Amino acid sequence: IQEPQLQGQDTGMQCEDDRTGIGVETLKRAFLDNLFYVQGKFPALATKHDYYMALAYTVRDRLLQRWVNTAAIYTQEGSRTVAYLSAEFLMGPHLGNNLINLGIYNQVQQAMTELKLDLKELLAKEEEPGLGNGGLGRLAACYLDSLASLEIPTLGYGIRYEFGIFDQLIRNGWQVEKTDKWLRYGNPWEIARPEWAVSVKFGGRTEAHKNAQGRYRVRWIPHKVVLGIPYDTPILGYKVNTANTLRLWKAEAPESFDFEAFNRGNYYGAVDQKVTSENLTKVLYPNDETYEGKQLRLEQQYFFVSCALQDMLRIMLRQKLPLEQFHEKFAVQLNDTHPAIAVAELMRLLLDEHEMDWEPAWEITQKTFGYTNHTLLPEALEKWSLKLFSSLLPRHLEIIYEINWRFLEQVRHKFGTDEGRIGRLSLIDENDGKFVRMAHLACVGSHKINGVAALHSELLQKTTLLDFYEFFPEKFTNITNGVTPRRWIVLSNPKLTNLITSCIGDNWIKHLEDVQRIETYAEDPGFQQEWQQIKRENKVNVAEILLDRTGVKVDPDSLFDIQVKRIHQYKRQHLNILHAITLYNQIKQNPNLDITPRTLIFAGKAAPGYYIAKLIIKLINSVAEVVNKDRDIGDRLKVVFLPDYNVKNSQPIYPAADLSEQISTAGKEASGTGNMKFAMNGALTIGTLDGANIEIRNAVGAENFFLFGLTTEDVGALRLTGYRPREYYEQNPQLKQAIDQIASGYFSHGDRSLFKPLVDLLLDKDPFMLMADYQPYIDCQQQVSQTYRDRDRWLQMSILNTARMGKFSSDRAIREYCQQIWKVQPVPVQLAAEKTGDG
Ligand code: 475
Repeated sequence: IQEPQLQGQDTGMQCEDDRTGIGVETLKRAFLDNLFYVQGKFPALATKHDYYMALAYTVRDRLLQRWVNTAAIYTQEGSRTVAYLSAEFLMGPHLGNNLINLGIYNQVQQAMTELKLDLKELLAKEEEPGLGNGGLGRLAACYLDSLASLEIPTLGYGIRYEFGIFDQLIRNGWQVEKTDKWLRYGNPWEIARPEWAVSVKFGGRTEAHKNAQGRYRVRWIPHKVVLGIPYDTPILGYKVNTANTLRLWKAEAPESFDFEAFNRGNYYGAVDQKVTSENLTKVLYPNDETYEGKQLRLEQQYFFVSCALQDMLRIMLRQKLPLEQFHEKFAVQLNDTHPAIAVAELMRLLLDEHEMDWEPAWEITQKTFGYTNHTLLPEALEKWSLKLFSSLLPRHLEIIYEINWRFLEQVRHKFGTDEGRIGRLSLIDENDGKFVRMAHLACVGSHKINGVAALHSELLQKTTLLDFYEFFPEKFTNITNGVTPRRWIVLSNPKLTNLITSCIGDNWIKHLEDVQRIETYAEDPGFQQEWQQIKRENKVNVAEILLDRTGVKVDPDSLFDIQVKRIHQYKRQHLNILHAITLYNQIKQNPNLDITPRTLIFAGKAAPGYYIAKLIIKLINSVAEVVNKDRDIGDRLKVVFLPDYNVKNSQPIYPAADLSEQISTAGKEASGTGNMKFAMNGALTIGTLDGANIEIRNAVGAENFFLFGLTTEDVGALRLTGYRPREYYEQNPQLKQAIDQIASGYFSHGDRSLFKPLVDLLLDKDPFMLMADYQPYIDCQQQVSQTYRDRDRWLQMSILNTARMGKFSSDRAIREYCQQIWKVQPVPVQLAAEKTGDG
């Protein structure tokens, strides 16, 4: 897709280095060399996986040159650095992305073809690191891509889970979870750095002691110590030499924690301690947007945060920077509250281990951190019981009490003794048992707080964080999310990429605002024809995948109507399925009905303990079973659930969509990022006024967006006046028929009990107001079907959607973080060969 840009060509006159050269002949030679010397295989014995590994190492060699140069320049210049702290990084497969960012996709494809191998097949062999649940983890991955592409010195800090998000199987329509053994065959992208291991303490007690100057300090005597081992993965920017680092920590037992004395003659005890320590980073918690007050989860959070901050202090000491400059060296971003304990941990490190006084330490701490909030859902707001907290982090609790005491003094100073307000702002929740409120700690301990879309930031200020907004309004800002066009257009949709580039050049890949220049082609018949052809080919590709994975045959000429995301009540996959049932009934009642043929595609995982979400998966599959085998329906309607939605499986999906379902209850989806991936690839959106949908609609134009449903204000007002979902059901025959069918066992072989919990929930409480939004949704879908029949109009709308999505590049979002929050500048990296100009 791109031209080679860094090295000379393979002329034969001047031989390229096997580890850095990017000519086709060199790549072939290097690949066979790696197959032999790394995999220990020759072609006759090699498996597809061996070939994948040999190619991965060949690409890694080329990354290492840039990575080492980048590190050298950052060290030499003592560059100000972003530290992005996140419990989740949902990176997706590395190989394809690195080929794009190195600009060697085409050469490698040719090299593989010449070796009689298929690059696509090798790419498919990569096990993706599924170290995240959904939006929050994937956002972190897009941001690392943009940070490197913008040449911003960055360290991503997180956890090297041995098992990532579970693999999803569908058995008899139900979700079944399988452990994700992603490290089973080795990970060619990481390098362990045991020389930079750190110790992390847990439990025990604190005591006062006098230091050398005769001043009282606090000492923490832990109950156990765990080692943190860093594993580094290079993150290359797009067509730059910057390769930043994702540093993930693995927990191990320390040999040195007085093992002999402690466990003399107790070999089993010693092994047991090893097992217990390594449990810490064993598995990712699979809950999306809920927290579980589990001890291990808090241990994971503290573990990686402490490792990260100790690592930053080590870097400062190595660069001989005084600790008073911590906030000048590092801008630390908290990706939600999962790393919020960092506020107390940095204070502890500065106070107890580096003997700083409270006031300067606190000033440094506040200037260091920024906090991004990703959700308003109450069940996601983390709080830890004092009992658990004090048993695990006794020193941090003391520090939090001190932060709280000083903070509430300031509140009293500003607002007087308003006990209600003080109770609402306190870092300690005393309403129903006592808890540490992590969002409050993050707010008080940072200098900027941001939401992830305009509506979300507004609601944060008006509701969830209102009291904090009133106390320090200047801390609050919005940064609307974005996604990287490298993975989500160039890698996922090469045909569209080539069409766009053939018209306007390839500058848009770095500056997505430029894609606007295709607007002039929106009504050009030749361009429309090519646009349509590409969409069709992408749909054929997904049709093959669906047939292969589910056995369902779908018509690529039908309207592909797609909802892919975690399964959640607020995201309302069940509203979508009510539309499917309604279409089904319309056809059954009028078998000759001339409707726009549709294929409804669903994918997404449910948290293993989220019963209703799992029941929604079962309902989708149950409706699919009835609809897909009904001869009266034929090709006019198909419903498919694609199992095991992850980054890899999602990449063909966005380019194949005609319609993107973004139908959350208004006020519930903080931003959404799938909505952006779809629209960039030319899908039209049917959506509510929620999250970033609002900004997408403003950007693409109201006439190019299918809007329906209650607004956030409507939702609030309706709830206040008393919402009676059953009335909508009783007054709407189509809705009543659909619900009655679900209840009567029509989709469950006569089993009336199966979906009863879901039906009862919808008729009695309906917390996400499906009943109120049902008819507007059905009417809007009718509009979609009508519009789809006007081919030229649809194509024009589709082209305009892609053309106007420039704002939603993660490059724009990261530029805003850099200017508004991090105050950090690009540091370009040159390779030695470029500097001297002698190759
Ligand atoms: C939002 N996860 C999307 C995306 O900003 C948004 C929270 C607590 C515990 C476990 N997981 C979470 C989230 O809150 C999350 O993923 N939020 C999502 O963040 C990126 O686009 O609207 O729901």
